[in-house]
Amino acid sequence: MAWYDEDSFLTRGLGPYLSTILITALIAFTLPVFLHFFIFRAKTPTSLPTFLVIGPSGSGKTSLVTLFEKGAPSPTHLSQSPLSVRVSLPSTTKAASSKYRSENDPTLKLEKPLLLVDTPGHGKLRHFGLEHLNATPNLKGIIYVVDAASIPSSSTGSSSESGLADAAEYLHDILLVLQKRYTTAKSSKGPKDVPVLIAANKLDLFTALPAPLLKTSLEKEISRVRETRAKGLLTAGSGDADADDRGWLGEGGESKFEFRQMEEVNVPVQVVGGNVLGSEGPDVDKWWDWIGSKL
Ligand SMILES: Nc1nc2c(ncn2[C@@H]2O[C@H](COP(=O)(O)OP(=O)(O)OP(=O)(O)O)[C@@H](O)[C@H]2O)c(=O)[nH]1
Ligand SMILES: [Mg+2]
Repeated sequence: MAWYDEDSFLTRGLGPYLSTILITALIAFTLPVFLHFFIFRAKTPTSLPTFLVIGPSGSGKTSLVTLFEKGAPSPTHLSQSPLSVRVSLPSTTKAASSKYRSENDPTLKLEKPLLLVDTPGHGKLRHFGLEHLNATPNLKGIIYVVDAASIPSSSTGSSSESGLADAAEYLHDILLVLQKRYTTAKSSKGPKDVPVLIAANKLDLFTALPAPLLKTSLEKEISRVRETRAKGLLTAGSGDADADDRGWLGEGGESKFEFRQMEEVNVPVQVVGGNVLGSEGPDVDKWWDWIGSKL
């Protein structure tokens, strides 16, 4: 039987027959339903949006996480292991995904849960934090908490330079891991954004460095760390094997390191001031706003 015959499959499939109409209608109505379930399933992430809270010891990470969880800070001890805490976005903060919703939309009133992972900041326990950088599913961002009161402003000299050096070194290592994630990615588009919030904490204290000054101090110090690492002076204690393939953070050449350079590798960095304790100072609302803008 040829394809143009009266009884062939093709002629029946295109002709005005009841069976053809029924089959076509069935496909037309069920296909969108199947498609919907397929796409909906594929897009629903299996874990909550997660933010990693990381930074030097004593910067106030645990205080921040408890404040976000309970609404009030409580006394803390030195953290020894990472801790995941489920918190929800306050109703006053709008998530970026709800930007176009009307004020009266009832879905705005629904709880928006997220996970905060508190990591220990002690020098010997930092591997916990660094390991989490690549192993966290649905990572939406990194909150790098710095004790702004432990960092001297450049005009007052080097009273406690170690606070700055420590904060810059740890941040340098984190940014380097994130940069490597981009440079070793297989796809040409690169991995998705991992925004970093540098939370300048303890701004309630009189001696604390304001956020813009902290930014320039950190940039300057990271440039220095980068150079020292390149000379191989700081590799002691980190094992010589991985010292070679450590790499250079940011743009090459003589130029100074700036956080802006990290945008090239899908890591936008923002420095925002705040304080967990004390009634003076700018509070934590701006940090919530930042979290909301990444959801
Ligand atoms: N004045 C002031 N003190 C703060 C603030 N935030 C935290 N602190 C104090 O800083 C100290 C250290 O806070 P933690 O939250 O334990 O620090 P951490 O970053 O978790 O430290 P590790 O667990 O060792 O990594 C505590 O005594 C807090 O009370 C703040 O905004 N202002
Ligand atoms: Mg802690």
